[in-house]
Amino acid sequence: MSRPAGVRCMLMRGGTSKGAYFLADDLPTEESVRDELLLRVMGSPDPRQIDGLGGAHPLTSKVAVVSPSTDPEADVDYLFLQVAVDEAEVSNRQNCGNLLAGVGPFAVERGLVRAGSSESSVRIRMVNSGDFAMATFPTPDGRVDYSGDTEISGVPGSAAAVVIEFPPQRGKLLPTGNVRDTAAGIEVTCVDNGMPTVLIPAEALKVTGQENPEDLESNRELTSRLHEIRLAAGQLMGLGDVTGATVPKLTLLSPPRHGGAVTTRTFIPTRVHTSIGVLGAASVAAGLRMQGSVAQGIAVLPEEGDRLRIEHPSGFTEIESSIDHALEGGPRVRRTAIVRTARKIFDGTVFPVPPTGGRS
Ligand code: NQM
Repeated sequence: MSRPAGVRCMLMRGGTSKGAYFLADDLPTEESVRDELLLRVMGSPDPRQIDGLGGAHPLTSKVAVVSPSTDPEADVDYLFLQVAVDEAEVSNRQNCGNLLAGVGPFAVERGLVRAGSSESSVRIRMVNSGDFAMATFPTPDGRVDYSGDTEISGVPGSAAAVVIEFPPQRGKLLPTGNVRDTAAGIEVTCVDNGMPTVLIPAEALKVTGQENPEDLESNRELTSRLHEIRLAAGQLMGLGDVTGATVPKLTLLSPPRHGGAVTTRTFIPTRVHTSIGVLGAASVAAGLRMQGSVAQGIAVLPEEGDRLRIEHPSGFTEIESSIDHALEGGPRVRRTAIVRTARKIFDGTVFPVPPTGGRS
């Protein structure tokens, strides 16, 4: 009987998410073969992902594939893959700014980038969108140090800061060309600063916007209205039929309760995020800053240039976001930056469930 084949893998927490990180060279090159392997690695489809690395939630069923970049503007390429939990689906249609936090450290650990003597900055091309990011993190003595005193909401304890800076994204900040649209009868703002997101006043859907994720997920009337809004907004945003897609995300907005700029609850798009994504927060922040968006009258904005504090179910996320308003062709993001943390959980060999046909 042949021995099961293992794959070199590092499990990392990136921001408030967790995923399996691979070198592209350690995975099959053919997409369909790679995706089928990743489903077996994560233990999908199965609501508990009991036989794989997945954590039974979209936020813990993620994969980062990293390789040296062929683009002179970047050190490494990062392809993000969302592995569905209870469906046999792997999607490259969205990006993930939380797993992005682990990409720089992973690239140093695997020797793709030489570490600096006190800190390292890694230029990352995000393959899913073609956008760029730069991650800076401590590497005392030329090794990644994950320990530190930076705390982020949604993660117990503290760790070393990973500072992520995004130059202006390439796509259209307002994918519909409008600052407000009507989707399935509700006024929304569709914005994309790295993550296609539909901003919706919570009040318009008869919720307060501070309910916990479980209550929102089990509110059938709300989820079916959101489904209609998402399908309509997907068409307006040029994404076509988004029935089976993980984008756009839907963010309910309501007034801040803890001194921040706004309260958010984000559907990603079926489960409710236990905090908020990085690029999700970048898109929300840009939407808040946009004159005439549905956030007007809800959000309390700090001065231009100051950090925005976005409240979410497990605390808040602070993000720097500034936009140029009066430009021909619409508003453009000038700069987005955020602090995350990341941690190596294990480094080794993962043994995927053998292909259907039985155990060895
Ligand atoms: O928006 C979850 C996460 C994300 C995405 C999702 C993310 C981002 O928190 O950049 O990180 O929106 O599906 O991992």
